[in-house]
Formats: sequence, C-alpha cells, structure tokens
Amino acid sequence: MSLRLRAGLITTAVVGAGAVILAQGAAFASVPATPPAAPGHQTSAPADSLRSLASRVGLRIGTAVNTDALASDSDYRSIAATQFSTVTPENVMKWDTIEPTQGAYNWAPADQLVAFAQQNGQLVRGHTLVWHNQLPAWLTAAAPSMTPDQLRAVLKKHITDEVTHFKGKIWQWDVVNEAFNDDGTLRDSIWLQKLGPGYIADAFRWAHAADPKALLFYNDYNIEFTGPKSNAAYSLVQQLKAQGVPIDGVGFQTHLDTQYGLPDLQNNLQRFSALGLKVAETEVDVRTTLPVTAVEQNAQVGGYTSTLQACLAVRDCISYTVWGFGDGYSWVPAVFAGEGAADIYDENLQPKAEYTALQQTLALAAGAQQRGGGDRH
Ligand code: 9MR
Repeated sequence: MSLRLRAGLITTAVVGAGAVILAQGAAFASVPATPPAAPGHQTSAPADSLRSLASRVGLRIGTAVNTDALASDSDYRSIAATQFSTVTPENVMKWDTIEPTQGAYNWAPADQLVAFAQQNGQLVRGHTLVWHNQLPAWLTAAAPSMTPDQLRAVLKKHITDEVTHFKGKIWQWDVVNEAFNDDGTLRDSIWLQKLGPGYIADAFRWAHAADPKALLFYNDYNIEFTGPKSNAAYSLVQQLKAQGVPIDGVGFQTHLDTQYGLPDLQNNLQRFSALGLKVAETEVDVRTTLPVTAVEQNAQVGGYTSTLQACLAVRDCISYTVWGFGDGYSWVPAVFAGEGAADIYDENLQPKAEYTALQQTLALAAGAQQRGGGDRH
C-alpha cells in the first residue's frame, strides 16, 4: 500500500502491520536539526515534536485540552505547548460552561485557553455550538414549554454571541455536533423536536454571519466506518452544499476501540472531500480493555498509525486532533467500564508506543514530501 501526498504516489512501508513493527522497533527516522517553522509560529518545539514534524507536511496536529489540568499540571502544560499546533477546549466552550445562567456569560476559562494558544503559536478548534449534551440546566428545563420561535431565538442568540465573542480567534468551529443516530436517522434532540431538521442549516448560517472567516464544520463519531450513519452525514452535507449553506468541512471524531477493528477512514475522508469540503480527524483516541496486553497495545498503535496515515493520504484533511493526550485525564474510563489506556501518553505523562507511532508516521511523510515537494494547503 502507499501513502498518497499531493506530490503523487509515494511508496512507503508504513501501513498496517508493518507500521506497528516499525513504530515500536525501528530507529527514529533522521530529522533535520532546524526544520522550517510554519508561518506565524513562534515556538521552541523540538524538531522531533509532533507539531514540528506535522508542520513539514502542512498538517496541523492538535489535542483536546482539559483546562483544569492546564492550570494545575506543569508537565501537562509543557506537552500541550510543545507537541501540538492546535488546541480544542475539551469542555469550556460548551453551552453549559459558557452560559450557566441565562444571559450571564462565563467566557474566562475559554479565553484563557485561547490566550495559551496565542502564546504558543497554536490555532483553536472551537467545540461546540449545537449539541444535545452539556446544555445548561436552565435551557433543558425551559425548552419543553417554549414555542419553536422562542427556542430558535435562544439558539440563534447563543450561536451569535459565542461566535462573535471569539471572532477572529477560531480556526474551525464544530457548529453542529452528533446530529445523527447510528442507524442514520436524525437524533431526537430538543433541536429536532422543536425546530425540525432545518436547525442544522440555520446554525451554519448564523455562525457564518458572526464570523465569516472561521471554517465551519459538521462533527460526528462513527462516521469513520462506511454505513448508515456515514451515508446519512454524507447526504446531509451534500444537501447543505447544494443549498449554498456555509459549511466548510466535516469532522470525523475517530473514537476507536480495539474490539471493533479499524474503519475504512481514508475512503470516507476522500468521498466527503470530493464534495468540495475540508475534512479533519477531530477527537482521535483508541481505547481497549484493561489491563492492556501486548496484543491490544499493538492494535492501539495500529489505530493511531492508520488514522494518521488516512489523513495524510487525503489532501483536504487539514488537521489531526487527539482527544486529550494523557491516560490520567481521559474521558474513557468514566464512560466505558473496564476500558481505558486510550491516549498517547500514560498516566504519568510519559510517551507510549502510540506517541512514537505518530512521530514515526509524520517523520516518514515529511521525508517523502521533502523528496517530492508540495503542501496540503
Ligand atoms: O471529553 C469530554 C468529557 O470530559 C465530558 O464529560 C463529556 C460530556 O459529554 O464530553 C466529552 O467530550 C465529547 C465531545 O465533546 C464530543 N464527542 C465525544 C467526546 C467524548 O465523550
């Protein structure tokens, strides 16, 4: 198999089982001491950091950030600053944090993360404007008795106020998050119940009006696998494009579990990008049952390697983001009993083989691109 970059077909021995062996056993590919910094970047990131390597192939590599850990854990802060070129607030741009009491905004936690990103030459993925989860209690209590017009006005105000507050500071916004069920039907959220499916197009239009330069994304999980959900998301964004709705991209969350195998992600990224959309992997992690065996960790390494390769192989895949980087801060154990170890650093923030796999995959792509030239932007 080969890795296709803009320069053309470049044959590398980095796919599948070979990648697992390479990532764990091979010496690190040679990296020039002073790679060119990406435009606008002022960073002391080492040449073999993920962000330095990714910048050599024009890819942004990101992480979700837990702002409590950022404030309290200096090792966490250092890794967040030096390894990644984009950040996504894991929770602090969600509606329940932003507007805990109706009309009283709490911007400070997200403002602090945006400031951190600016200090470290990082871009920000805004997450997320319209979702069925993490809504403020005042809204879930009031929504059932609101008229559609009242609820539409509340949603429009939320989107307009939040996007306006961060105007000019957000690279990509996850405008609508997780609107589908796994069978491809629309999720029965308060938005669908009261506003009908048109809430999705409206959300994109309102976000665009508030910040015309931000890239606007539809974001979901399990659309990495071809099937009813991926097909439904495809039909949705195809219709939105046809109707002139301002959508720029689709985010593939990519929460994998070793027991379910690998998705046909590259094909899915490719077919969405063929609609004239950018694509991104937005929340990558690869969980497994605990304790982790060598076989399971090999599968996790394969999961990280192949998902990054899929992004590298599709020119319109503009960013690859992990959903946190340290197992000690992962959302997984609280949601999936008996599972975990989903991240690229362990509980002590020591890099795991999963980290090395990403590093190695980027180094190989950078080496290939150096020979062939080209850029994904
Ligand atoms: O990682 C987030 C966790 O801290 C929150 O408790 C949880 C609440 O729903 O949301 C997690 O992040 C989710 C993201 O916003 C959307 N995709 C799925 C992520 C993992 O659940």
